[in-house]
Amino acid sequence: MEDMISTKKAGYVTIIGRPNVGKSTLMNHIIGMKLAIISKRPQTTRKRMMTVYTEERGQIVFLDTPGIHKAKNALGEYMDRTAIGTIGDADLVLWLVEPSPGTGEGEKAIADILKKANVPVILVINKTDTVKDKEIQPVIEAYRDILPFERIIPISAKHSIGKEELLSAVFSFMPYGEPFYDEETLTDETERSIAGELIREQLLRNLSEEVPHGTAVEIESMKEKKSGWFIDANIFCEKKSHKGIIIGKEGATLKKIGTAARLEMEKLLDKKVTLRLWVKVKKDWRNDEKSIRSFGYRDDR
Ligand SMILES: Nc1nc2c(ncn2[C@@H]2O[C@H](COP(=O)(O)OP(=O)(O)OP(=O)(O)O)[C@@H](O)[C@H]2O)c(=O)[nH]1
Ligand SMILES: [Mg+2]
Repeated sequence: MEDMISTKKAGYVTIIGRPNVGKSTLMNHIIGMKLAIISKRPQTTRKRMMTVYTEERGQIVFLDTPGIHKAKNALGEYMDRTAIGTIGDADLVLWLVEPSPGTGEGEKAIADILKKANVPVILVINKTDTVKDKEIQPVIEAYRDILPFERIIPISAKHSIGKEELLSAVFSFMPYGEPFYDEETLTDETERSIAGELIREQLLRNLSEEVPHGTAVEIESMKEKKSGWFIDANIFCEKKSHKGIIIGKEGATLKKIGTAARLEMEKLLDKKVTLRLWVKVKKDWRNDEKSIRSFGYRDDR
């Protein structure tokens, strides 16, 4: 069928930006489901995550990426590499920023990467619910000169403002083509990998300072039985002192983390979940390439 011309669109969009600007929130909001984990702490997302959005206009494959930052360890370098690596293959980049007119080194570094990439870029100013309307124009002015953006669109991913305008703009940059995935597909992530992320999300939400950033989660086993799912997981941390903090007094902290993660898993899997957690120490793993790979942070995905 050489002459078949699709009237629908299909393309790849990567969502990039500094940590904590709301990339994962935006992606979840567009697909209408919580698949990517979210926390108020920077560097929540560690791997790229693909989700698929399908509607009458066509299909958009979104990539949520780790926040681009000044890496302090090998894991951070992996995260930056992952985020930057999605740009070249995308049909469009959404660069998400805070609604603040102060652009510094971090923004300049991202602009420099995008300048070299030769991919259309839409600047998305997120979290506009946190500022007054008149404060948005100065943000637009601050960014306008650092890169020739196709569009600049203010939104609030959390309060569902600007989504339709953003989607229309995104579709206008998508090529015509047949969908890549069937319309039921939402992601290529496994339930196992999302279950691990839901535990990490609770580590980020319930622990402070460096402790959660030094953790990794490994799902040891995940079995579906008639009565529900049975999941055993290991939480790795960097130091013995961190292990004590994660477990907490009489196990209270670990219990809180486990209960919250289990409830999120039950929502996702729509079944009862029995979750058992173990805390282990893997010294300074964030600087050990082999450990990083063993936790699933691999360049081939
Ligand atoms: N007020 C407000 N908060 C938002 C909005 N979007 C996201 N947030 C909050 O910003 C924080 C970070 O959100 P994430 O979606 O995890 O940010 P991210 O860019 O994916 O962060 P990393 O994965 O660390 O790079 C969370 O506390 C969100 O609830 C928004 O539109 N308005
Ligand atoms: Mg994220």
